[in-house]
Amino acid sequence: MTSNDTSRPTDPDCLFCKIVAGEIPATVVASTDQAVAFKDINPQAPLHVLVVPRAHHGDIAQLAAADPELLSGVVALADAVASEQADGQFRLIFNSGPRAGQSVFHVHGHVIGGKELGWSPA
Ligand code: IU
Repeated sequence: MTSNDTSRPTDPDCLFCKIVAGEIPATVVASTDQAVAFKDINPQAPLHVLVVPRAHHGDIAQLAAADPELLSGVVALADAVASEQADGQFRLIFNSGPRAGQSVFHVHGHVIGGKELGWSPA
C-alpha cells in the first residue's frame, strides 16, 4: 500500500485503483472528489454501475471502520447515479469476501436497477 499526492491510500497492483487513476479505461458515468462510478463490464441489469472510493480499502467493513464519511460519500454517489440513469430506485450490493462473491479487493458497491428486481441473492 502506498499513498498518492493527496495522501490517499492506493495499491499499485489494484485494478480499481488503476481505473480511478485513469490508467485502465472504464466507462465513468459520475465522479466526486471522494468516489468514482463506472459501468460494470458484465452488467446484470439495465443499470449496473460500480461505485468505488478513490482511496483503496479492501471491503466495506474496512472502509466503514477507517473512514465512515467516505462510505457515506460512496452511498451518496450511488443514489445520484440511480437518479440520473434510472428512476432513483436501486439495490446497493457490497460483496465482502470471496465466498460472498467478492473478486476485486477494492471496496465497490454494485448499483443495480432500471427494472423490477426480484429477491433471491442466495
Ligand atoms: P465483485 O463483487 O468483486 O465480484 O465485483 C467485481 C465486478 O467488477 C464484477 O461485476 C465485474 O464484472 C466488474 N469488473 C469491471 O467492471 N471491470 C473490470 O475490469 C473487472 C471487473 I476485472
